[in-house]
Amino acid sequence: MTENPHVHADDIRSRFSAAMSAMYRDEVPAYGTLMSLVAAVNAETLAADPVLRERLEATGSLDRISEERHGAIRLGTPAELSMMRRVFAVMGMDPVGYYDLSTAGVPVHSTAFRPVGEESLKRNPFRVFTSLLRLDLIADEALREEAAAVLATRRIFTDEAVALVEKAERDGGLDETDAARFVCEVLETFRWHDHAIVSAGMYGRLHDAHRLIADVVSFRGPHINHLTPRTLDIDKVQARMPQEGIAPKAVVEGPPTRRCPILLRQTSFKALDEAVSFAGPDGSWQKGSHTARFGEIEQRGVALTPKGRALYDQLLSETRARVRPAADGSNAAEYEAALADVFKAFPDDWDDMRKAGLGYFSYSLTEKGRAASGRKADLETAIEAGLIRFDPIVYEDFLPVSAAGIFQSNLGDDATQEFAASPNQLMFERDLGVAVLDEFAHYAGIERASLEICLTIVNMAVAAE
Ligand code: OOG
Ligand code: NI
Repeated sequence: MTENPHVHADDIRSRFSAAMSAMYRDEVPAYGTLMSLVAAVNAETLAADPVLRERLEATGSLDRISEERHGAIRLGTPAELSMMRRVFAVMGMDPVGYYDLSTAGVPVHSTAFRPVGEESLKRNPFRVFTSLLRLDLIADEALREEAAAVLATRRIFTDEAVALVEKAERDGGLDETDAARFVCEVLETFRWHDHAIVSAGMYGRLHDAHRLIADVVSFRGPHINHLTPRTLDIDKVQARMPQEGIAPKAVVEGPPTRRCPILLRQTSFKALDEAVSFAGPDGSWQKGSHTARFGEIEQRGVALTPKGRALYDQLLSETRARVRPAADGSNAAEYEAALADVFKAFPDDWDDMRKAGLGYFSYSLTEKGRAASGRKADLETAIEAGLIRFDPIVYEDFLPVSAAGIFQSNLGDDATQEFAASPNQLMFERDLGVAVLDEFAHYAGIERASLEICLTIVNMAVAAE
């Protein structure tokens, strides 16, 4: 036997992400169209912006972009969530962050499974926004019990997927053959099923309670509901979507267009109306339709510090207090104008943001810095002297207000419902089986590590003099 017979978790994730992309392209042809559009716009953007290209190359993050995507699933039970955590762990994906969407009228709370190490992110940053249905927010008790009973009967993982997860946990990884089987078996969980496990009548009742509940409860598994490529110019993709026969939602979620992008901007196209069959009496099938799967694109910017995030949240609330974006898009232009206006208060220059402590940056020695033995300099002097450069650390997570906007645009205007805001991170973590990671601690750690390497070398050069 060779020393390490195990396939690296990063490679399993990469293969899984590619397999999922191929499956989704088959299932939802518009996804393929969107991928081609994004690839074309990214190539144009890089050709027109050599500074951006150089930055992505210098930070080793150019290659990941064409492979980069995130998906989303909605789970029904705590047991499904905790098993899903174990499945993602085999692919080197950990739960980061807690998102409460009840405030936005969507009865779920969520986390994002993703790689956390810098090298793993560069290798393949595949993430899955994973929601757990909150039946506790459904008022109708009889319906709640009926839904729970249906969920209790389904098994969303194949026996072999479960066995392989147990094996990976026991042995500390999977060999080549098992890794290949693992990818195939786990893919089954994300597949679309056009035969519902409930009757048309029950589907109707679930749907009336909330469309999202019908989507989670009615099927054999948590079909992947979108897969999102990353673009370097979301405004351009948004503008070109109609030419490709795709109608985008009216408003891009997140911050406005900026020279120096922050956090995350997202837009999506509406969920498709898809033919499904409901379980009829005596094993017959009754034709119907369901909307769940949609398309989305995203543009990622710099990760913000708690101070930067507080400013972002404040400016977003201010904007939404001025103009509430209507679901039908009728006041989109007005909203965008207000957003741009209010966000003038957020510095739009990398160095200004860095100096104000609004964003996270990674520091590295320039060629001149590496050659500058004998220079003693503090950070700011070293930057000014061109010994150390800084680059924005990309935001790898999600935004609850944006996620709510994406959910809602796909659920339809009529789906907005009021729930009492009831974040319950403790309950979520109990169901998950572990605590979620804190995103801010993660970015701060990357920044600190980069800084330490630079300053050690500069100072060592001084000491060696
Ligand atoms: C998830 C919506 C959230 C995002 O990018 O913010 C999301 C869902 O619809 O299940 O994917
Ligand atoms: Ni998404």
